[in-house]
Amino acid sequence: MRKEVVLITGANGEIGHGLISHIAEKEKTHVLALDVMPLDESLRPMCERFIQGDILDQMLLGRLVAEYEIRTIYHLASILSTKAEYNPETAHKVNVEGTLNLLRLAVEQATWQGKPVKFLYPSSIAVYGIPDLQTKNSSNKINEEMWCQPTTMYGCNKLYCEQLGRYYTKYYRQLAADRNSSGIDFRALRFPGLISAITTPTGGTSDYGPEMLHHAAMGKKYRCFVRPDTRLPFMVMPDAIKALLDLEKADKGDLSKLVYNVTSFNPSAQEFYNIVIEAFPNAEISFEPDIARQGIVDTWPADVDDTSAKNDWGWNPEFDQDRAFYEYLIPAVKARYT
Ligand code: AKB
Repeated sequence: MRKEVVLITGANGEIGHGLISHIAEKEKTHVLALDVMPLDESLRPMCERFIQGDILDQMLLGRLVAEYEIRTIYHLASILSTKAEYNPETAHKVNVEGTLNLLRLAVEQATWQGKPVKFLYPSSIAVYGIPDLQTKNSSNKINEEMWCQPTTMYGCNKLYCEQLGRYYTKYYRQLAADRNSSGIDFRALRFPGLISAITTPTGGTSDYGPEMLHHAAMGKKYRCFVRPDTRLPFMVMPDAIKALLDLEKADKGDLSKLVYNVTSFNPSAQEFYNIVIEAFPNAEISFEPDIARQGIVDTWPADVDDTSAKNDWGWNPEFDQDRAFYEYLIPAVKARYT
């Protein structure tokens, strides 16, 4: 008998940490964790098995198909927006070819099992590309269909992988004589900037938020790489995990989309600073905008419209801005670094 598991790629990343802890604590599911980096020791006992390996290694993925019955895939592995700009072709390989490999694995699994395999995919506000700052500042909340003209390799990769998910779900091998459904039940969330009290992000462009907070708590100087008036949507990690799990559990019949915006609050960098400095009055934070990274953030929306997620599967974040900072982030980072 092959063991039933959920597969989590990018398991050692920020979302992986939160997701594995939650699944181990609250759900009766075995986790098969995959990451190119070693998994944190604290997460190992929570997993049925950890495999250190690459999503580009098709032999490895083939072995997983043979050994496990994978019911759900959380495909979290990816190279984020800033890092991707330093090596766009590598980012394309990991973000797109890696996703294609996982989709292929999901088809094989669904065929073996004779039932659908859920494929949860974290997309991003990076899929948006607003043409100029004036348009950004004068726009209302951006819905899923607007401004999908990303300017970063990461944004292009995320948008294309959403399309791949749509293709595999609806049109897979549409001309084949023996055409069957792929068996993939693809569900994607466009996440805003994510902030965790436990981990710090690496390689993203929304990182100025979490970096400002963690540097202040550690007593380290921080040079914020965007202007004080810069505004982006954000969400704390517990809500990101909740969004993934709620979407996973939603009835397929209730879902009018394959890709949903989700958000919680959207402070400007100045407002972020004000909250952080109130909590850590000795923090040394300066604003030293980096023109290129600022340029990327200026193409991302100041706020997104998540009405479809609310209507279709009851999305409702637990943490608004006050609760996020005063009940989760500030107490938790204080406890962590002192
Ligand atoms: C990044 O900055 O690249 C990510 C994202 C917005 O998806 N945090």
